[in-house]
Amino acid sequence: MRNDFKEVFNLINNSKKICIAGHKSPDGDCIGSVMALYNFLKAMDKDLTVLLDGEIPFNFKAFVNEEVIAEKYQEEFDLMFILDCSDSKRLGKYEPAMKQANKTVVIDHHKTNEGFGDINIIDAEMSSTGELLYNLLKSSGMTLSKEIAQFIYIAILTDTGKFSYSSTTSKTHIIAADLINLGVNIAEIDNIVYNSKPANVMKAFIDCISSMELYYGNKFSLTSITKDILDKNKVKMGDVDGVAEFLRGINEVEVSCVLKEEDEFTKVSLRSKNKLDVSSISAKFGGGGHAKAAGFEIKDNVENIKKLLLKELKEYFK
Ligand SMILES: [Mn+2]
Repeated sequence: MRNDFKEVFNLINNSKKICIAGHKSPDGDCIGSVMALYNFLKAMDKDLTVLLDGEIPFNFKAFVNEEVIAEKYQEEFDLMFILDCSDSKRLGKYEPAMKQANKTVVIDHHKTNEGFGDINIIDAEMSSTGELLYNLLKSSGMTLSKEIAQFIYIAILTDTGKFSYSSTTSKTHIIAADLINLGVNIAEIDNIVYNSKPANVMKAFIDCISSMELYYGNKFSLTSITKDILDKNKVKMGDVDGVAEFLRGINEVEVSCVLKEEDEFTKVSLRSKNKLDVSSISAKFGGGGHAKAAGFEIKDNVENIKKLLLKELKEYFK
């Protein structure tokens, strides 16, 4: 077993109160990884606290028993796992929980992660935190339950864009094969995750798409998810997913962007098709992510951020 994996299992064996946290506005990789680890440690009879800042999107609710997600925490933790977070800020309102933990273990696959835990298991070659977590859990020699397998599958499926991004390797597929052998029903999961949009969510999605703008010879596509669109369709921000990926579907588009209008800030999601590394652009604005999927947030309104981005990207599309 890898030394860092060994260290993690030593910590688990010597800990009773364990916290598992993921990033704010949790996505499939975050939720899948957190819940897989939750089920793994539950079977070891640990006293667990799950912290996730933000709603579970509707298409993951069927898998998650939301009662296990803590509203607040008071206790000290022997050990805290931080999953799929490129930096501690990504924990959102639960960032201070790190101070309550005796030891912290960061498990992540973002290349911008500098390692902010006591133990850092970071591998940017991994398609997903789920894939990395699979390797960790599997190295214990314990059999993974169908439920754990299902959560890891959800993590990998969603973060690889259904096994289509370049981060998907033959190893990713071998892991998926093992997960299927453990009982994962891939068609059922696909329907729940991708084909279960309530009509109003689909309408909000279409509203976002139809207000798309194209710049720089159609190489840059941009739209925004505004509060107006959310209110009009009675949906939450976290429910409208995949807009940036959809806008990348245009032949000439190299980079797509979605601006999400939050209360006091704007959240920017960037998706790249080929060469342009959007994580380096995001890093300039205090964000991070992957070469082809990254983001950041700024305390300013949608219109100003749009201008800022157009200026920033101008040189790339000369
Ligand atoms: Mn991820």
